[in-house]
Amino acid sequence: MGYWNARVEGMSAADIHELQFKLLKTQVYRLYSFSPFYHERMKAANVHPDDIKSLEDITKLPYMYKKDLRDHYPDKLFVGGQEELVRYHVSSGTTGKPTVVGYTQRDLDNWSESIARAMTSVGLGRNDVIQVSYGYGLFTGGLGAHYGAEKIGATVVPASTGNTERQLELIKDLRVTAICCTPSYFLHIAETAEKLGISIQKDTQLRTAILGAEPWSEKMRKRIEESTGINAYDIYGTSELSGPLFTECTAKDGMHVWGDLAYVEVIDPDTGERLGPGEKGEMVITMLQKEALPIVRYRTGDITSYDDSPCACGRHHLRIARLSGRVDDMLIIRGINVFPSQVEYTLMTIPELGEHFQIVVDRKGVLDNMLVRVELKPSAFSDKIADLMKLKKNVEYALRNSLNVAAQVELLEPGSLARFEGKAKHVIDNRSD
Ligand code: DLL
Repeated sequence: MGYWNARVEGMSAADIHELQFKLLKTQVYRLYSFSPFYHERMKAANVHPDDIKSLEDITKLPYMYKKDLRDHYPDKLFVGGQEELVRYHVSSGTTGKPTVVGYTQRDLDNWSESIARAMTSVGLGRNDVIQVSYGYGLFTGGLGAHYGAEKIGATVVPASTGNTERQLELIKDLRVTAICCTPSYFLHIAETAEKLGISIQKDTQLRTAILGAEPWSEKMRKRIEESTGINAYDIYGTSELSGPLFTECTAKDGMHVWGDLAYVEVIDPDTGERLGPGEKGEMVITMLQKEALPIVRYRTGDITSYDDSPCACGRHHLRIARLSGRVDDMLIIRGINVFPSQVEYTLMTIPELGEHFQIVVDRKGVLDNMLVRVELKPSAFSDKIADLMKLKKNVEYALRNSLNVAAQVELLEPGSLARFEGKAKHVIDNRSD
């Protein structure tokens, strides 16, 4: 697949490394001079910009946490005045204060450049009509994808979320070829199409979906691709980094982190020890060029691993694996760590089950109880109690095997769980501590 920016995307690993070191050094000097927050943090860590003599010296710099953003609400971490800013995004955040991200024009340019490269790397271009069905507004998904799509010269349908039947009408009538939304919303759109008797494969031109903003499994991708005939690609980002940023290319073997924009480390979240390629841990990201809200060694809380070998697409920009959850997503059930993504993966291996599920955790006395509620596929829905009991036992067995902890299973009629237009909520934890 072609490059959007051949000069950068075609760089060798050594050249990327050298460029990253230069950019890091420049950023660290800038922050030491102009950001009271970083200046103080670096002083406290007893590190001076002159101590950064190689890219690996980045480990001398202190970590930055989401809490730092909340503690400096709304804009006390910004470098430069309001007159430098051209946009704010605000993440609602489920706990505590929201976080505010400010952007200079250059920040926005780098963000859309990242999306332009990403979209080109999955084969999109001027001949595509891209429906952006991430929320527009304070959430970064809608506008982030929008400007990237315009940059590559595609025709954008800024549909935002909601009104699913209308979304399908737009897909059909405007001959939409690609869609950007959360995987849960895509499932909802596909399900609505089926109900309306619309075949995505036969009645629409939709062939590509760029799905992200929440965890989803490889098995879920297979199901989406097989049932709709489209190619589904993963996209990752967080509002603090800008918004959606990194996608898989057509090789579907990890999401490319553009080395001129970001530097990734993966660490053991408990010990802080740096991990090597293929080892799973918490992703720490440094944005190498961000101006308004600088991000250095940011503890994303997201769990992944990296691969720095060349990709089949020819690019040498490092890839991160599909995320396996968040450090704070992890449920501890009877002392065993359980990630919702593991539950999803296991459920998706069972052909009779649909894509919608919910995990409910309760505590009875001192014991945790996990209930997995999952919808059946319409074709598997039956009133034969014996068949359903057998299936329930099989699902419980499969979950126990993969999670190492027992889960009760409730099989539900198709369509009984809530559907989501943005990020899905899969877990209800009723334990009070
Ligand atoms: O969700 C930005 C985004 C918009 C990414 C559109 C992709 C597409 P936040 O609302 O700040 O930003 O949430 C960021 O969402 O730390 C991850 O835990 C999770 N997340 C984002 N993308 C993925 C993904 C946007 N592809 C948080 N897989 C992150 C798994 C994801 N989790």
